[in-house]
Amino acid sequence: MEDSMLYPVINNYRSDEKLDGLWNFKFDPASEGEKQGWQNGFNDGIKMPVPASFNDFFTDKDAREYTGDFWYTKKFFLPIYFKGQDIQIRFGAATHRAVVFVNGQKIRSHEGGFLPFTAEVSDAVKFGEDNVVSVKINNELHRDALPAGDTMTLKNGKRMAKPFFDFYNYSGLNRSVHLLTVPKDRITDYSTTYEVSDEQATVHYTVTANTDADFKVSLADENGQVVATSEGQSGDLVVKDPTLWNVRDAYLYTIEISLIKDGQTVDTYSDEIGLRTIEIKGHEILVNHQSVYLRGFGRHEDSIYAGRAFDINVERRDMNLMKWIGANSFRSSHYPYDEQVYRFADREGILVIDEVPAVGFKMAAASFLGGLDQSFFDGDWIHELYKKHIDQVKDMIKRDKNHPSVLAWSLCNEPDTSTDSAVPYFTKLFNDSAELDPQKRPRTFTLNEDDTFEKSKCKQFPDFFLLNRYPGWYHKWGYEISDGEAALRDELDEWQKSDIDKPVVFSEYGADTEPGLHKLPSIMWSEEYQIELLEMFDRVFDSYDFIRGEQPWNLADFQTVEGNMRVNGNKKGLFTRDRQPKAAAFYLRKRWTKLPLNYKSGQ
Ligand code: CKX
Repeated sequence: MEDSMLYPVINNYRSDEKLDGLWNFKFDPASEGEKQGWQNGFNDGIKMPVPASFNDFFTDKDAREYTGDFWYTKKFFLPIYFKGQDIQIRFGAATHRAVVFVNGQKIRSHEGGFLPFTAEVSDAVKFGEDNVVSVKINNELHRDALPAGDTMTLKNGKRMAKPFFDFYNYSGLNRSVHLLTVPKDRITDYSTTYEVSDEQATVHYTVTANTDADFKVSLADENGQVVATSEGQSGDLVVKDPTLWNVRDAYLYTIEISLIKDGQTVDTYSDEIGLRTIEIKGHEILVNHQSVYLRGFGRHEDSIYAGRAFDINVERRDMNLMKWIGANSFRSSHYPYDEQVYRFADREGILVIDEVPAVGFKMAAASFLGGLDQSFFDGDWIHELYKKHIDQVKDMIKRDKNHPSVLAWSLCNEPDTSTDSAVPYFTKLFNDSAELDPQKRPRTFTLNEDDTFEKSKCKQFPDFFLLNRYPGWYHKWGYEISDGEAALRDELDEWQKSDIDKPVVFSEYGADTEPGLHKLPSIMWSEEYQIELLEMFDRVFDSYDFIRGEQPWNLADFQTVEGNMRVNGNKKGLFTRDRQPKAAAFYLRKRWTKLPLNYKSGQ
């Protein structure tokens, strides 16, 4: 059965208990856990917090860098009164592949470390007794998997992850685990599309269920007043004088769906939605038919101790930092984030470019690590990779399609689009994903430095362009920055002269900056240089009408593999890893709080 991506709710028909906390944990370097019977559980492991990445808890390097199989196990009790319900265990994320066992019975496997999956465990559990869930996880990187990389074996026999991407391969149960009870006849999905004006909004809805049934649907405002009702598996909810969801001015309605069998309600599901439309027209990004100029960041789910784990405290702080600096958007670089991030963004009116974990699709990107210089899309791993890629695009869109905050889908980060071999891959990816989102949000990918206007063979695909550009840092750096600006302008002049009538958003640019390093005149890595580099980019952005957004890299410093280009991680953050401002944050705040939301509109 296909995974239901619905976020867990508690109501008269559904229950949700988090299995977070301490689990028993073991490394399994020889992959012999099953032979040892670990699928039945074990008590002699390390006590490991969930949700968390295991890596940074350890004080020895072999454990932190561990690459291979590892196990988590936990007991859970199922009260007798849950008999008659279906029982599910929902994993928010397991990095990167998992096999789930309950009471020793293999339930399912899953590939992909940044999206949820559900184990249907009704036939394996015992009611009124303790049960054991065990998960075997594997965090190796491969070229035919997302995110792409290699796993190498050192001469001493230890394995090591070699990512073709620039973030640490934090691994484990990085998001919450939920024990769910759901009715046998149930709602498995719903979706909405919108038509809006100041006087009226229409919500077109469709419900998916695992049975034939009748449906009632209602919409309530923020005071709990029901403002529209409808019946049937699909239909319209018409709202007079609606309060629309707007950027940094969010308003959420609650949709409630009831599934009725033989005249009896047997399931309900409710969720918060926002009434708004999204379109791209010429150079404009339009929300509710109004032009929006994006400002915000590329981000990471990354913090001290728990690595890539979702931490609601860090997320609260990040949202506040974004509001303080005047941001209105971010990209979920380079993977879909925990669902709670999108719920925050829905509430705060922040737009999200939602990115699938398709990163590292460029051999040269591994050059920090001595990577190969060949076209990624010439490799024989492409077919296997594609299957995983499109599966994860499907899951991401299914999971996030009802969030008003989601503006667009980013289907890849910095792929090598400079050779003809990339074209069939992206033709298929864009064709196969065309119908997945009922709201038909724009689809795009980021193009990096090597994929210039002149060199990229894939400019025909995106609905709008995301450019990652690093003059002033990876080339033409330091005192040469003026040549970097000239080169950037030369490229943008090519875009301007072309017949491409689509918005361009700068989705990455920046300078690594060591907080506290000051120098007059500036040098690279100083706080002064970071400001000078941003000023240079801002001058350029202000000169071109078709640039409709700026998202510097990164909101905060983050961990990467160790290497001669990195001093304890990537330091391009406007904020430190502990979320304090660098001097450049005050500079950006001045700019962004002055820029009108519809900057450049009508020019
Ligand atoms: N873009 C030359 C992808 C990000 C990296 C960023 C960087 C690169 C630059 C590509 O994941 O962190 O190196 O700072």
